[in-house]
Amino acid sequence: MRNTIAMIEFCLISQTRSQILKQMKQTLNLFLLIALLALTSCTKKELLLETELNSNWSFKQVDKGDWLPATVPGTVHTDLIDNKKIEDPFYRLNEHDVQWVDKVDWEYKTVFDLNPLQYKKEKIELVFEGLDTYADVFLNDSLILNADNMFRQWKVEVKNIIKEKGNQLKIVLKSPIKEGIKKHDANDYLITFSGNDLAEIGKVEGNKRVSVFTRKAGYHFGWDWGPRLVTSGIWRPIKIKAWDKAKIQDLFIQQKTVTESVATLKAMLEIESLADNKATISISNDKNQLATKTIQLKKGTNIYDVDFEIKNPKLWWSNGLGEQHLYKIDASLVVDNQIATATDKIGIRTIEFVREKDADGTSFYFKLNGHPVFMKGANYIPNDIFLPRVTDEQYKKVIATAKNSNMNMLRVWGGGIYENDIFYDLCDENGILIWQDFMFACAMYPGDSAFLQNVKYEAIDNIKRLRNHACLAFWCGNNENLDAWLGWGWKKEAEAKNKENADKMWQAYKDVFHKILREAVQKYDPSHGYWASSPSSGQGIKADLINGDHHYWGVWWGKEPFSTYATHLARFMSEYGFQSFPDIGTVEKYAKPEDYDIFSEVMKSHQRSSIGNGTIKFYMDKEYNEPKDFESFLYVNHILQAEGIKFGLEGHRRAMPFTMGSLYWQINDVWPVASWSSTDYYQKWKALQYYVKKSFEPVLVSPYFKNDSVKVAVVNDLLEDFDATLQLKIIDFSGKVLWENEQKIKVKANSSTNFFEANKKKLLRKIDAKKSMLVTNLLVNDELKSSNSLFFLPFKKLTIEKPAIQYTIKPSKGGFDVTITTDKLAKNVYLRVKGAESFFSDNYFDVLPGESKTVHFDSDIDLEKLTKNIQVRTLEDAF
Ligand code: BMA
Repeated sequence: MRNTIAMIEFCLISQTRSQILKQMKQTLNLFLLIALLALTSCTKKELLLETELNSNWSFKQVDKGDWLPATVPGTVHTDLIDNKKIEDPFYRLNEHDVQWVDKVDWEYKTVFDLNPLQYKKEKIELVFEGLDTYADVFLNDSLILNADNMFRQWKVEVKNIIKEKGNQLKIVLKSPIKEGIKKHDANDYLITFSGNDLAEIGKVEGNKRVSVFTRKAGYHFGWDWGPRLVTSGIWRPIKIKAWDKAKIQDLFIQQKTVTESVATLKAMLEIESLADNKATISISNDKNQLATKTIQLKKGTNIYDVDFEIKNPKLWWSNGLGEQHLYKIDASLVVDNQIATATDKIGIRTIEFVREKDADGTSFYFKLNGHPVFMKGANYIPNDIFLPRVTDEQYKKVIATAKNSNMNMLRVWGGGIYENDIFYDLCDENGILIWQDFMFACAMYPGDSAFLQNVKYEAIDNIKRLRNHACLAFWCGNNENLDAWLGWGWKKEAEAKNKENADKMWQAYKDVFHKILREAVQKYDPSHGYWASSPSSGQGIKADLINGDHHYWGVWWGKEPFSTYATHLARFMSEYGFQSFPDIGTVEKYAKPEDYDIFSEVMKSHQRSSIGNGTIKFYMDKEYNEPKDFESFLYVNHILQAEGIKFGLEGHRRAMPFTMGSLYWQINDVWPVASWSSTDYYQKWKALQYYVKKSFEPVLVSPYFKNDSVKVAVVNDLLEDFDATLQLKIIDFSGKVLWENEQKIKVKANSSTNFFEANKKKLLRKIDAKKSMLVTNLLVNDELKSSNSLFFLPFKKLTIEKPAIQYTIKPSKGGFDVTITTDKLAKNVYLRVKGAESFFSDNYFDVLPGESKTVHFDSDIDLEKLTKNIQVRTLEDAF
């Protein structure tokens, strides 16, 4: 659980002491004060009662080989890599050589002592925060746990088995494939549908797809952007928790009402007590006591509510709309002069998932603090196939990317994991709302009672862990399971084969998504919404365009033109995407120069979409000529992806309030690969990420074509109206102005409005479409607020002469400023510093003649090296 809970001696609590001192100073005489000081200076005892078992670990294959040093938390694969027993599976084709790892059993062991204070406590628990997945746990040779769900926490009382010194902990991790096969074979009906399970690459007997039988991250078994590396491991910490009397097992803070003057809240404490006892609970914020209550604990589990208020609350807002104010709430429980505490941070805000009948169908949007908010964001997958090695820095980077790209929502997608606490903490701090899927994706799942029970506990664990977060927007049952069943034809296919079998699959679906998960959210987190499946138009109802959320894959799978993004609109676009390879710096890390061809074995192995390379080429041929070499291909591919997705990013925003969300697929990668991501595995921004940042600016001017017209819309996400000047001009590529238009406009709060429309043919009557472009600028108080441009033809039909680009480099805070000027339109200027991790504040941008563009390069490289290694290219150089 997220709360830090500790049981410590009353006399040692500095916070409580200072609170009491403060009160006493006002009311009591000096004598009492001296008495209290004497009391509080009593001998210090060991405070640390919660420790982590993260040292002294070794591992080996069961019945084979020697014990080798291991890292916990970790995975078998990463321990094998560290011990040089396998090669890096990301490099070239190595993934295929390590498929044996998941077919055998592994064991981990450590020896540990308790500190004397811990040992003396009445209760001693081992808490396993994450075991991947089939784990038999032995303490001092006694079997204490059989775990079978990577997403659950396991707590075992060990007072009777544990010793003060020399405890032996052994964890046997059974092959998830062998266990999966057993379950697969024992299931009394066939589950044939789990399309992303790459059993062939895994060389599984009979190509059995066993992933759905195990509660483990789906993407470990392969996905259309991921390798197949079915891990095992102790993937989250193991903790020893020792306590006396009572402890706060859980702290749940519910917000009842929020007004400008007061927020009324309820803290719900789940307390485990070892005896009937009188106790006091208190709630405070920043040392200010907000409420206190005397209670009568009963032996066992107790639930107590404490109402409290926060006056003049500072509200929590999503990124772009205001501050992310967080309140630290401390709960304490005092029993017999001893204290247990729990702490959490909350944001005061209301979040509503609004489903209302309207003129178009049924709405699907979120209201934050009473305001409908258009959700700008992306789908999020785990940051690595090997989860425990994701660092806090990487989490910070991906959330910083979301924030800097003007996003306000990420969808934690159902084929990955319920993320680590730090992820949600960062989202709280940065105003990124979370659409939280339960971990089910693109498959039908079993429905036997053991499976259902396991899912129920998994849901309770994770709902309790995440429900206090300000960032949590709502819960969603699964990713595309319903769409696959009703939309992709799985139901028909299953019924044609065996109706009874098909009915069983559907019953299991209903049990999990319409009953167990829905009830768990209702019971444990009633203030958040639940949506059974993404996409859908309601519980068990196939997705359409007017009643729910939508995954639009007509562009990509359906080969529809990019412009369709702006016309194929639903109430909430929760997925759409287009692929690109990572840039050359990343490709160099997993391939050799001899592999530099997208159809080479190595590049094909790092491209998991069945139609990937062909589809990229299909779209590229429409827009661009054939790039002259491999590196140019990668660069053009980036621009193709960015320009394509821009139709969706802006088109969806223009369509508000009919459409109220745009989450493209996907912000990150789990390994270096060709994928739909906007940042690659090394978190390097692709062109798309820079485009997202611009298209998601809170105020956006957006020119576009609709039928025969050229239109210009202004989208305003801010909650205030403002006056502005809209300047439009058509220029040729040497900067000559061919047509101009300027108007004063009034932009309404939270709106999208068309401010200009002209017939395209008429507008271009005397203008050569091949040599010109529309430039749109929005000025507020004479300051440029938003700028955008539109070309009248695909790039390959434009006549662009090679520009003469000039640039200067000047040292500036934290790096350098690079300023670029050009004599003619410089399209998609790309800056790269060879051999350096380069982050430019902007990249892949156009520079217009007569204008200059300055970007910041964040780096401690020396100027001479930078000058020597900087590469500046434009699209013209690619052919
Ligand atoms: C969506 C996702 C993923 C998949 C992606 C690209 O359907 O939910 O399952 O990786 O499309 O195909």
